Amino acid sequence: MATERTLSIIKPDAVAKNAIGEIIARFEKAGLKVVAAKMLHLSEEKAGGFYAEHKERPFFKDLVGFMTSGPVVVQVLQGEDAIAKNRELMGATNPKEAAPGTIRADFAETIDANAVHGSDSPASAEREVAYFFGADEIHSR
Ligand code: RTP
Ligand code: MG
Repeated sequence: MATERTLSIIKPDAVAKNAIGEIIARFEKAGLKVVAAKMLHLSEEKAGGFYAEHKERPFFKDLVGFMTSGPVVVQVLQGEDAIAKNRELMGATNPKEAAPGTIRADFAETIDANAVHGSDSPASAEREVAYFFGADEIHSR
């Protein structure tokens, strides 16, 4: 296993629920380190560009509407096998199918408002980290 970096987003529903701290605590307890973080209110352009791979999907407009509905917290998580580890902690995209004890099972109710995002591959992690953070904003420790 290699040390990896992955992009995590705490989505507007989880920020509105005051769950930022509880979610970040799960990452830290699992051995992932927060090496960059900021709170942002995404524009339509920034959210649409982030989810460009879903541009043709029927849920794209709702997804962008949701992601711009309130502030988010974006972070870079670093650790052994960080990409897969984060996806495991998050649980399935649809919270109704997410395993008990996962972030989506505990903090999300619907597939549209599902609490967190995590990069799904090394290639997307590299793109997504660079989409939000400059090299000088990432603090390897
Ligand atoms: P994410 O990108 O947000 O981490 O979620 P994911 O990999 O688990 O799921 P993905 O397939 O990349 O979808 C991105 C987001 O679009 C919304 N979605 N809605 N209504 C639907 O069928 C549907 N499918 C996906 C979800 O909010 C998902 O997180
Ligand atoms: Mg995805």
